[in-house]
Amino acid sequence: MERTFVMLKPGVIQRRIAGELLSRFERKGLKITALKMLRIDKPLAETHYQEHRGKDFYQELIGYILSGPVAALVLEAEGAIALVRRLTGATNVKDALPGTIRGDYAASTTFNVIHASDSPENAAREIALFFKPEELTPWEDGNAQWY
Ligand code: 3AN
Repeated sequence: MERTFVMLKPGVIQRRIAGELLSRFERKGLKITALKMLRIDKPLAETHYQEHRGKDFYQELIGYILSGPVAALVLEAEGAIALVRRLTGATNVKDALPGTIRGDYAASTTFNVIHASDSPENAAREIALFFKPEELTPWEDGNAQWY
């Protein structure tokens, strides 16, 4: 089993589409292992997006992520990191195919609805940034055979 970190960005809460996006992950068979809403502070935003510091979209990205509450979650499945990236779609919304979350819900790359970890190292880093170990709630999956 692999874990990945997902963040539904402020626009998702504002647009009342958090449930729709969660549904997509649940229907695919991913397990929700952690879930909370929070208001990100500046140090957390800057740490989370440290690799983008200095890029031309950086300030706008940080401003957006601080602009309202987000939903943070940990999802679990075999190959969860790649699977969730596929469901999420391409970073650039012009490349995000219909049927993916960004393809269906985002028209702007900066405001592209969702964050999902892109590697095992980043998944571990991001889960630890957003969650205390005791906030993860593993559970027995009685339905695993149906997915
Ligand atoms: P992803 O979120 O697909 O892993 P990253 O990590 O390259 O993509 O970028 C993080 C976030 O920064 C994106 N989700 C998007 O909001 C923003 N971003 C990335 N590249 C651009 C860009 N070229 N123009 C505007 N915003 C961007």
